[in-house]
Amino acid sequence: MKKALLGVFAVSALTVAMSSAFAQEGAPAMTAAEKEQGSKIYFERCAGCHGVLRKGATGKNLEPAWKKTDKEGKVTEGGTLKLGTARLEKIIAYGTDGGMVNYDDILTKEEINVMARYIQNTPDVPPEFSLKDMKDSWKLVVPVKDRPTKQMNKINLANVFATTLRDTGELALIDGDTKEIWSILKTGYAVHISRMSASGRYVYTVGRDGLVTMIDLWYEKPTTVASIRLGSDARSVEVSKFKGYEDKYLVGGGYWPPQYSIMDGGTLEPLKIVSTRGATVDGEYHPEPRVASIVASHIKPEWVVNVKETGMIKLVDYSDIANLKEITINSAKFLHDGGWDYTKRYFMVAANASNKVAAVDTKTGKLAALVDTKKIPHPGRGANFIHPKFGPVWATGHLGDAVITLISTPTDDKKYAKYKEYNWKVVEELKTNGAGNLFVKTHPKSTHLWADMPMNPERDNAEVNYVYDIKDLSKPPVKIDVAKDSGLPVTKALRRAVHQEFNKDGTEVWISLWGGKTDQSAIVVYDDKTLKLKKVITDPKMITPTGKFNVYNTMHDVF
Ligand code: DHE
Repeated sequence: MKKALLGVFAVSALTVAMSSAFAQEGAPAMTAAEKEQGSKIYFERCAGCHGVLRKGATGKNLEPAWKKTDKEGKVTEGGTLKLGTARLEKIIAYGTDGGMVNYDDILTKEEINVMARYIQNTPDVPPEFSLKDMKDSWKLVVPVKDRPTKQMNKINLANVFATTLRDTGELALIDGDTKEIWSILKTGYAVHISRMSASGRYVYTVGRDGLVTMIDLWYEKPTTVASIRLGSDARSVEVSKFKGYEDKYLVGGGYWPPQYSIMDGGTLEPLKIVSTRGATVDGEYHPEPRVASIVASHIKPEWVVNVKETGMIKLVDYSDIANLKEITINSAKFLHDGGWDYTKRYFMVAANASNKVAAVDTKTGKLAALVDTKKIPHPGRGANFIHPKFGPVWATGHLGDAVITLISTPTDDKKYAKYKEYNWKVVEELKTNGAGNLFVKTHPKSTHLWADMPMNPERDNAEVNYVYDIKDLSKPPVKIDVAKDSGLPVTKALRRAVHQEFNKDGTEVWISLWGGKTDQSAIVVYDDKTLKLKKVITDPKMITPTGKFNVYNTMHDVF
């Protein structure tokens, strides 16, 4: 059965491979076909926020019945069984004020009914995934010796954008100079992020189904040279960036099983798996502590591995894989995404459902600060700039509140010494037009801070970006109507304007217009100085574009 998990259709294979301890006393009955449908939809749409075992993280606990005792000894009980089918259908269809998005434009009425019944039954437990399973899934399509020895194309590789085409399970490589689609390659399902090798030659992607794909940009056309599976659910992948280790290792973070896996950077041969199961910062055992963001340090042979449910940040020393050393730093539960501060010494990571941002000092290997913020910070990688009043700041938007939080970050640079008193404080909260922000972005050469709101339920917010003037943050932001600028017809489904990425020179901002799963979408490119539309990149094959990763900016962590 595990073998089937390795195939291209891992999602349906996963459904079949799940443990059959499913029927829950008192839960609505389901046919085998409905269970399979529910399992597939749950994996594709729900597991990311609620967890495979449904214990909750960014989203609420969805076990059929749960009991909690708080610090004062007060016991609360709840669960999906108590809520019942009709109430659950409403929540799934229309969302909640707590941040759950509506699915009435994505799922049919019948699918919503299946999901309402499915989550009243006992969660499925997918199988584990061993080093042997990884090895069995490993495909070395082109061995290193058979690859080109020099760049065989004339593309300016540093300005290529690796673009996720979410629902088609593909990656579009777009030439940033000509803005032509260079190639579209098959990858894992709903690729989450792309990272570049330290040399900039290889692109590594990871799909939600755990499939890692390694693409060589030196061929005439980008070519997949290796692939491997990390498990059945994953979100992060990162290279080794420290001097002497360039292109040597790759690490992948699993949602299921909860573990990180180290691979050879040139071939993807699996080398080591490290489980992240264990106690949370509160000292309670958690069976599913998923690996969220991973970044590579520029100053040490180390990865910063953020473990969501435990709230522990691991500094993993990759200089001796056989005798692996980890520093484990306590922060706050529900670690998610984050990015470097402007000195690249501190890693800033959102503990999203704890409403905090943790800052790790990668020089000393200690927690530098735990900063309280408004509800559900969601930085992406965040944005660094010099605030006119408070000096260097790192910015995060919020899924759950109408602000962008600016946190003062320290530096040894004497010219900013006068701002020391503000360090690790929230120095300003910029007002936004509502909650539902996912990404903020700027560039060292830009004087603008771009913010999206794709998870806001209002069309007027979800389809636009707001641009703040960093030189004068008291000015109201400029609204950029990305959907209108795309020139594409209005559709019933919202076309979410999501994720901004600068080009290599920091003169253009690329924004994805993420439409329905069968609608033609676009990447809309703006001139950062004038905020004027520069180009609409669209094509019948441009379906559900989301994250975009400029080769140079990703290699050097420019944001
Ligand atoms: Fe993401 C980054 C997890 C939903 C687009 N997302 C990340 C990271 C994690 C994560 C852990 C950090 C990776 C890193 O830096 O190593 N994302 C999750 C989820 O668990 C969640 C909430 C639900 C799920 O089922 O996956 C989720 N994410 C989404 C989306 O729905 C988005 C908007 C569209 C899509 O493509 O699926 C989305 N996530 C992104 C993007 C990044 C990302 C574009 C990288 C941002 C960057 O600039 O680095």
